[in-house]
Formats: sequence, C-alpha cells, structure tokens
Amino acid sequence: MTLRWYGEGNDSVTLEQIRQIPGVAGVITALHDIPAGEAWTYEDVMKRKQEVEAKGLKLCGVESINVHEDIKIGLPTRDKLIEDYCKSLEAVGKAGIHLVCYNFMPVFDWTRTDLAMPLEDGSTALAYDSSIIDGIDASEMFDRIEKASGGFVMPGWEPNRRDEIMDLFDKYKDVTADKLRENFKYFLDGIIPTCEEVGVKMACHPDDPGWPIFGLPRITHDQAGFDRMVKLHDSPCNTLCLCTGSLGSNVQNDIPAMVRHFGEMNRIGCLHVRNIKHLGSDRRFRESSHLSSDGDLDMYEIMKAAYETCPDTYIRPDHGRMIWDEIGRPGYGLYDRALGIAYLNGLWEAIDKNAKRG
Ligand code: CS2
Ligand code: MN
Repeated sequence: MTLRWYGEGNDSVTLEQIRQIPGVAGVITALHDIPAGEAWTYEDVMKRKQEVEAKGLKLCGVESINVHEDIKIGLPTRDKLIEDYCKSLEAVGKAGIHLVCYNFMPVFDWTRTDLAMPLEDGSTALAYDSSIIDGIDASEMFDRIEKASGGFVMPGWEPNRRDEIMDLFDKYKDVTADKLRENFKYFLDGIIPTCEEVGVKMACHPDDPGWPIFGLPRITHDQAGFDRMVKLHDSPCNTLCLCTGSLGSNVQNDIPAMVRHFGEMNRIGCLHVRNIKHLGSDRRFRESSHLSSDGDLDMYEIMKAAYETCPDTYIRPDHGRMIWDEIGRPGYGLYDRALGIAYLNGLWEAIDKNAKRG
C-alpha cells in the first residue's frame, strides 16, 4: 500500500504522518517543479529518494513525468522531447524506481467543477457536473478553480498555464482521436525500448472524467481504449494505471471486470482505488469515502479482482474527501485517504485469509 506525496513544501501531509498509517510502505511522488519537457537528473531523483528513505519509507514509483503537449499534438519538436523523456526514465531506473505513472490527456489532467462540494455529514468532496462544463470555456473554468481551491490547484490547471491554454486549443484543432492515438504510438515506440533497458514500467492513467471534455480528443477511458493502447507497443513495460474512480466516472465501465481483464494480461502497472457516487444523470458525480456503501463502486469486488489477478501491484487510495476540518490540496488530505487505506487493508486481509482457508 502506498500514498501519493507531493514533496516537502508542496504538500500539507508530511512523510512523518504517512509513516504512521498502518500498512503503508512507501510513497508515490514526483519532481513537481521540473516542467514537462525538461529532463530529470539522476542526482535530483536520488535526492528525493533519500529524503523519503530517511523517514523510513520507500519511494515506490513516480507520478507523473508529464508528457509535453508537443508530443501529444505531434509537432516536430517531439523527437527532442522524447529523447529528454528517455533521459528522465534513465535517471529513474538508475535510482532503482521501477514505475512511472503518467497520462496522455490533451491539455488537462483530472477535471472537476467543484473542489469542495459539501456532503450531508459535513465533509466536502470533489465533484463533477457536465452541465457546467458544457456551458463554459476553459478560461471561465480557470476562474472557478482559482476561487475555490484555497491556494492549491488541480494538476494541469495551474494559473500560470492560462495564457498557454488558448494557444493550445488552437494547436489541437486538427488532432482527432485517431491522430492522438498515432502520436501516442510514436511516443511509446520512442520510450518503451528505454523502459525495457532500465527496468521501468509505464502506467498510463485514464482520462478523468472518462469522456472527452472541452472538445479535446481523449482515448483512454474504457476497456476498448486501453485494449488499443496496450497494443500500440506490445511490451510488459507498456501498462495502465487502473484508476477506479476515473474509470468509474463512466457508468459503462465495469471496474472489477476491467481489473481482471488487464490484471490477467499483466498490464496493470499500478492501481488507484477510490469510490465515487453518481448523481442522477450519468455525467454528474461526486467522490465519496472509500466504503462500498458510500458510493457506486464495489470495493470488495475490486480488491478481490486485484488479489486474484495482480496481487503484487502497488495500490494507493487516490483522492479522499476533506474531513475533520483539514485544510490541504483538494483530494489529497491526510485523514480520509488514511481511512481509505485502513479500509482497503481490511478488505485485503479478509480476502487473503479466505483464499488461504480454501
Ligand atoms: C490522479 C491523476 O486524480 C487522479 O486520479 O491519479 O491526477 C494522475 O496522477 C495523473 O493523471 C497521472 O499522470
Ligand atoms: Mn487516479
């Protein structure tokens, strides 16, 4: 079991606190101040690794080394960028880290319309309402985020990206889903040989929410999309990050079945386990506590599928609600994610004991 950590000074949660969550052996982290496109150095990766290890934790994986937009758009600059991406992978591999989670979503990472929706019990959660997104453009979306996030932002929605965004929309004008897939293949063909050499698994995170937004193409949000994705470059290093909440936003997805499908193929590089609740129509949802009965996903079936098909995969709880008056990065507070871990550990222990009793 792992927890995501954004690094000293960039996270309200400390390594000391993470160390005290039962069953957490390590963190998933990234060098967030290095912009997409710039190569990571071995020294910088080692520095972070030693910082984590000094607190008694393991650095289990990187999330994310962001893919530069030029690569996704397919611009001529991509060759140099892919070369630099390989340098980052070499640095990570040499440091003894074997997992890199990333995504191939144009322009934005996960997107929500509300970063603090009040729930009945007094907690708040991230929420999404497509009727809001469908009615506004990206610039209005930035306004909403700045107002709501209390200093923290959703990845990809950093305020300094605002000017760049309109320009990017223009550049994506002719990028269809097929073109994006072609560019994805070009990227994978460029990096997977290096991954194989240095022993790093790439785990592609699903689109979140699991459908195209703001008219931009998106190709990784269901089983068919990921079946195509893993075939773009067939290698044990070309895997997906099975994020139950992201995939679960799309009601068509059967999450335990997807875990089994890709687990049996040995193509799950890591698992993000969290729960969500749909709100009436199929494109409105909010996040919930991890408990099965609090949301729409069956966490027992998800953990059982993982136990039976990919038991050695790193698992982290992904987002949590904000509870007990905690202030922190939306989705990434300490308390609810720690509760989530305790619950997931409980499910795991029960599944394990049952399996061993036969
Ligand atoms: C996260 C993603 O919110 C989430 O589900 O797991 O932001 C994830 O870190 C990135 O998409 C990976 O590049
Ligand atoms: Mn996730």
